[in-house]
Amino acid sequence: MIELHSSPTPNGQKVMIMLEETGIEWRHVDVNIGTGDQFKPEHLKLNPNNKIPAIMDTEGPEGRPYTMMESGAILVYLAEKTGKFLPGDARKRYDTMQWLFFQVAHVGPMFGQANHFNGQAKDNQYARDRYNNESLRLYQVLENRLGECQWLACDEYTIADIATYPWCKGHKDRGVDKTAFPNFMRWFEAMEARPAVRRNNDMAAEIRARMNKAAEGQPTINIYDTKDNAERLIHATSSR
Ligand SMILES: N[C@@H](CCC(=O)N[C@@H](CS)C(=O)NCC(=O)O)C(=O)O
Repeated sequence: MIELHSSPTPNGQKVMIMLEETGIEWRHVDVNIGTGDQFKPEHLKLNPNNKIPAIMDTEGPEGRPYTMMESGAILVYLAEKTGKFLPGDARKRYDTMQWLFFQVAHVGPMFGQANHFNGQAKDNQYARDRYNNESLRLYQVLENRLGECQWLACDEYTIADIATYPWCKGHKDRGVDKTAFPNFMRWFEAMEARPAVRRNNDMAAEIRARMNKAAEGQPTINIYDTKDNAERLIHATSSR
């Protein structure tokens, strides 16, 4: 059984979609990053980088429990464990790795920074332009790729598609539509037609509501304060 210690952000949803697609037995353990659960000692044992997602496989390699951080690595692990969504053919496999790494190295960090500056630093025009322009460029890379391929990596649905979809849900806010990005939109609609993706989207809303309710009356932290976060981690780990 897989325990997913997470929150339904895009990085959390990647793993939820994969778990739903594979049909493996799993459960969600809520980690509220708004109230600082990521700094709790029990979470730091699963993810020393104080982030979500993390997993605990009760039957990992050699039949023993195994824990993991980093959503891209978790997707590869689950693909190899279940034999799904990472093609056996060498070319398709490496193509999948390329587009998975492209998501982890570019789409996630750049869209994340664009969201951050658009939401938290509206007066910082330089930063907003930098990350919004870069995000639009990345949508163009996806558009071009999906003009030559049915799915992102190849002619098969893979973990590269699963990793990229949750980050693209905000495409309308960036002016990405059918007129300018027809190939991307074909892919996005094909993703949303998948039952596992639909289940993920419903579950994400339910988990969010459950976590908000559980957090009522609890003090929140400012996760954007990087100085506080560094001090929180030093405090959490030096007091063990
Ligand atoms: N590269 C990591 C990124 C994980 C990440 O940035 N998680 C965010 C939520 S999407 C988080 O846990 N933030 C909490 C914090 O920074 O304290 C992955 O793909 O797993």
